[in-house]
Amino acid sequence: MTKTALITGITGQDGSYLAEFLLAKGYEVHGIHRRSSISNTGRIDHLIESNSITLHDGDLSDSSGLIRIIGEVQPDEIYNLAAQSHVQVSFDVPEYSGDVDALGVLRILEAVRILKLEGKTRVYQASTSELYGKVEEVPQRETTPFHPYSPYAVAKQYGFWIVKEYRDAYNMFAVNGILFNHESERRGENFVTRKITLAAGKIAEGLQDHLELGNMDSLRDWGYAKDYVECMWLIMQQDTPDDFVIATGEQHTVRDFTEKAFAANGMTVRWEGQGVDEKGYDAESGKLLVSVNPQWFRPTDVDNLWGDPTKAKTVLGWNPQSTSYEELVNIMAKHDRELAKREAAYRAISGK
Ligand code: NDP
Ligand code: GDR
Repeated sequence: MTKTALITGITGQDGSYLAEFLLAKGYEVHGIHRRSSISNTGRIDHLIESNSITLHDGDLSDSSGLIRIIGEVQPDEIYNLAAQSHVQVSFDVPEYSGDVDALGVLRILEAVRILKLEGKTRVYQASTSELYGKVEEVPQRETTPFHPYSPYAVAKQYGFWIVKEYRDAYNMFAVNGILFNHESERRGENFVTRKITLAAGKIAEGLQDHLELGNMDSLRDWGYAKDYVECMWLIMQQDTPDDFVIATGEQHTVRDFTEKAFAANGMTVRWEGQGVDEKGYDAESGKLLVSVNPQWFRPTDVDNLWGDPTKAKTVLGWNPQSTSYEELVNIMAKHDRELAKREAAYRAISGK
């Protein structure tokens, strides 16, 4: 029988890959789309044009709409991916981040309960490695204590625990995927990896002078988003609801990602100086490629994330290394170089 899935955050990086993944598995896919003054469906336009998905206008801050949508769709599986997902931005919009990233989760769970769908509808919550925050143990696994270290992470911690609470209190199949950073050519442009690959492509094409970054010592466990959505689905197919760390088991600095992205564009970065004075130059021409701008420092930063995917490997049978870190950087760098080439060609023709 065809299963029905409802994805919140379907217009985002993960939502778009998950929609494609579920469609390939034969699901009927619905998504919640929030109104914006300019199109925000760029990542799923191909699915809209082919009539592959059904979109419903809604917002995680609006309970009545969520109850209506879930009641209409009667989903077998809800994937709650919607969030104010930018950590630095959460310092500027802490209340909104709390409303959407914490209470939004509660609203989904309550909608399922109010509609008496507990026996039918499974709920996946997009939890995060940011829960480990001010890290007390490496690598981080399911048993590592949480120490959230931003308004975003504190809100996500509520989401994590309310999912567990509804699982125990109401016997719901509600689960957390504790996903470490995952990136792709669809990554939002203000997350560090995409900011770097876009800049490296533009600098190579002469469209940008140099790249400004914040904390380059920060360590992240970066995987490929396309691989990670499979895990969300696998977690939802288990006989018993449980929470899983999803990570590659490798960590790298922001500096290392930067070097590799420039290398993919034929440039070798030579580093000089330290802290806010650190600069990266093109080893061949001596041109400035990278500098530090304290604007990108956070009031509190999480600087040592490294996940242990053993449980996901053994229980879900998932391969955390299906796309390597080097492949990930190259996929993103190649994609963004192509974008830069197209922009350069357009500028040359249009004279803009
Ligand atoms: P994106 O920022 O790319 O996508 C977020 C999605 O949420 C977008 O579709 C956005 O809509 C939607 N959204 C935001 N606010 C609301 C709201 N109030 N009501 C309804 N929808 C809303 O995030 P990712 O795809 O990268 O991440 C997906 C989820 O996974 C998020 O919850 C994130 O916090 C979490 N996560 C992500 C990780 C990562 O490395 N990518 C790691 C761990 C967790 P719009 O397009 O209109 O902005
Ligand atoms: P993160 O991702 O905060 O881990 O959250 P991001 O790419 O924003 O930052 C990673 C690290 O890079 C440092 N950094 C910079 N970050 C940005 N954005 N811009 C810069 O110029 C810059 N320079 C250095 C940051 O300080 C940080 O240490 C992502 C999101 O997808 C969350 O939703 C998700 O929960 C976590 O990953 C896991």
